[in-house]
Amino acid sequence: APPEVKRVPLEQKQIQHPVGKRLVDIALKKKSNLIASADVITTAELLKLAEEVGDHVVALKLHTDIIKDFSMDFIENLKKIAKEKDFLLFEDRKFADIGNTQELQYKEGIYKIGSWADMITSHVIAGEESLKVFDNVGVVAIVEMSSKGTLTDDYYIGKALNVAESAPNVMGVVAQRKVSDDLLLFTPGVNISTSGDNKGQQYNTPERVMRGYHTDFMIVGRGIYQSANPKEVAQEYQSLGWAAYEASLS
Ligand code: 5IU
Repeated sequence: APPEVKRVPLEQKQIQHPVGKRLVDIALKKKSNLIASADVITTAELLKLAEEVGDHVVALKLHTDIIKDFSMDFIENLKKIAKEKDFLLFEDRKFADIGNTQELQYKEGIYKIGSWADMITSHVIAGEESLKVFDNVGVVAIVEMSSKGTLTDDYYIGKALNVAESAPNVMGVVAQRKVSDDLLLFTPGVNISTSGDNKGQQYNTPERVMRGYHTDFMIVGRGIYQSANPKEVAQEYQSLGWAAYEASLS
């Protein structure tokens, strides 16, 4: 059973990063700690999903490199929806190279992530200096993964957290447990209808991640975008997530 200890309310967190502050403001305004992962492969599906779930999420997480017909016009359209519905754009690029290569991957190529993303994910395996290249963005550092057999054991998590906590552009971490008081915590692997897939993913409920791990933001992919009614289901995750967050405060 999840530990019944109090957590620091979102509005009392000492958040340094401007993007972290924006995300928390949106969360408090919308009463949502939900990030939808839009792992669809066409821009039409993605824009439709953004319209449907936009009111219920604080951010939309993207893997732009899986989109068949990516273009900067698509990004312009997505930015309009994000502005209208008030959510951030979160590119889950999982950078994992030396600083110079990451800088090229972040700024150049087809996706030009640095020109539009509010937040990005990065591994910290290349060390603190490799993260310096991510400017004008909130970096979410991966310190632990959700999949079965991941190499992110306690030793790795401790070392990764040291890197994350010493890099000023890091606003949060991805983990499956409460790891830091200062950084925002993001937890993927959340689904209310299944416990995993046949490719190693492992799922928890919103209740488990909010009350057990004291995560700040839960990330839901297939649970929403593969459902028959993404808008309705996003609303359901939003209310489950927020209720579990409120329950963990008292
Ligand atoms: N994601 C994980 N686990 C992790 C990390 C990222 O699932 O440890 I780091 C991503 C992968 C996918 C989304 O884009 O979060 C989860 O999608 P599903 O809810 O469909 O499993």
